[in-house]
Parts: sequence; C-alpha cells; structure tokens
Amino acid sequence: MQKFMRSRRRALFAGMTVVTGLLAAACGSASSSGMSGMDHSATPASSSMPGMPGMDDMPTGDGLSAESAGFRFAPAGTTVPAGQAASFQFRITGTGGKPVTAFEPDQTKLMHFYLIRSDLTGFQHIHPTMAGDGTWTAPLAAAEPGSYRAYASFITKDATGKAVPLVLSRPVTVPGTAAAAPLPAASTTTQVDGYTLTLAGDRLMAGMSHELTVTVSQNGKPVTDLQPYLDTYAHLTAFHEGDLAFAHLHPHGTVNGDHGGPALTFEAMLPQPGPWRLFLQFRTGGVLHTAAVTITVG
Ligand SMILES: [Cu+2]
Repeated sequence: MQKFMRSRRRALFAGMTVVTGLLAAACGSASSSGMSGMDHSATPASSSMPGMPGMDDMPTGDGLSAESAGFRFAPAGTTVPAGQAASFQFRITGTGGKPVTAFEPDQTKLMHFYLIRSDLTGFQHIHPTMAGDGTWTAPLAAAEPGSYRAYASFITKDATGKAVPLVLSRPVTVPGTAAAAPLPAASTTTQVDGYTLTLAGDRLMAGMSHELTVTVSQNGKPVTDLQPYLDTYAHLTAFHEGDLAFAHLHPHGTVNGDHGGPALTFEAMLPQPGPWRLFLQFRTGGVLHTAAVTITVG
C-alpha cells in the first residue's frame, strides 16, 4: 500500500491505486498541530487576473481580493454567531459605491457564495437571494467558532456591457474558542454517503491547466445515475491551505439527464503550490453529496 507524504515535489496522481478511504472533515477534532492560519501568507495574491474572462466566462483568479475591476464585496457585517443558523447579508458595489443589481447566470445561478474556515473545514456553498436594492442574503448553516473567509462568485457587466466574472472574498469571524483540525493527508480517494471517489490525472503544477478525472463508485460498482447539479454532474471547488485562495474546477462535457458518471473530467488550474482541499458536490436520488479530499500541487 502506498503511503502518501505531503511533499510538494512528488507526483500525486501517478496512476497509483489506493484502497484506503479517509475523510475526516469534522470541526473540533483533536489538536491544532500543523495548522496554518490566514496570516500565514508566503504566497502573493498577485496571480489573479481581475476581469479576465476565463474558460466559459467563469470567474478566474485566486479570489483573495475584496475588490476587483471596480467591484467590491461589501458584507453588512463580518461576524457570524457560532453554532446556529444565521443570515449573511452583503452587496456587490460598483462605481461610486452603488449596489450592483445586474448579474448574469453562471452555472444556473446569479450568485454563488462560499464559506470556509481557516483549517479548511466548515465548507458551505450557498445560493443567496437578492432583494431589489441589491442586498444578497445567504442562509448560513450553523458554523463552529473560528476564522473564516466568505466568497462571492458571480458575473456582472462593466460600463461597456462586457461580462466581468469575479470571485471576491473577505475574512469572517465566528466568535468563540476555535479548535483547529489538522488537514487530512493528501489522497487520491475519499468517501461520502457510501460513495467512493477516486482521483486520477497528471501531477498538478501550480498555474498550469491539467485534466483531473474523478470516478464515482458504490460498493465497488461504477455509479452511472448522477443527476445534474448546477448544469453539471459535479461541482468542484478548492481552497488553498494557509491563504485560503479559491479555485473552481471547470467540468468537461455536457449533462444529459440522470445518467452522469462514473467518470467526471475537470479542467484543474490551481494558482498556487501546496495543499488544497477539494470539495466535490454531486447529486443522486435528489440528495446533494459533498465529498472532500486533500491534494498537493507542485
Ligand atoms: Cu454555487
């Protein structure tokens, strides 16, 4: 059996077969060893390209700025109460601080909102609703105490009518005693709700585009009844350990009914080297599943 070291230099997906499933994304487990907070930031946030249309016009960059291309992520507050459902309100402001109310659908939604804790636990992916005045409300599930980052991913238009895809983010605090969970070791497999997901592909290098294949199985059999979720068979977001840089991995192919799987192919372009936590969401039988796995980018 292969052992997985969290080395940045080795090939992660080199055709290895791994049988061990492991997933422990629970908050508050064990001690806080080896966890780097948000202030650990050896990597500059300069790899983002604000306003640059990406593949399929999807938002690009590392998502670490609160402001880009004249647009700003403006939360009503940056503190969220611990341990209870809460509303997170924000606006996207443009020229002169005016709230933006015109957005373009991206993967069927006008706004995608994400929350992640500094130890890469506590993932939330929400589709907020917008009031007429441009105030978005995201219904958050209960969050454990800690330092978080909140991200707004959307497509709006500039003054010339050109589509501007953006991911903007800000730190958010959930008050209380925070117990950080150590990041699970890098792996090519993970499990959720009885499904096993296996990752395959070339060694991922920072800033380069790679194909990443995720194969879904259940009890050793290929799964072929994935249902569309947000116009795709799987939604994959990734967060970088330390600075919490954000990446959305673009799926290949089109959806055709409830027949997705077993193999899903993504275009993986992760802007920074080091450990990333991947959150892969897929739907079967009307239920949304969220799997998590750590990968290392060279
Ligand atoms: Cu979304």
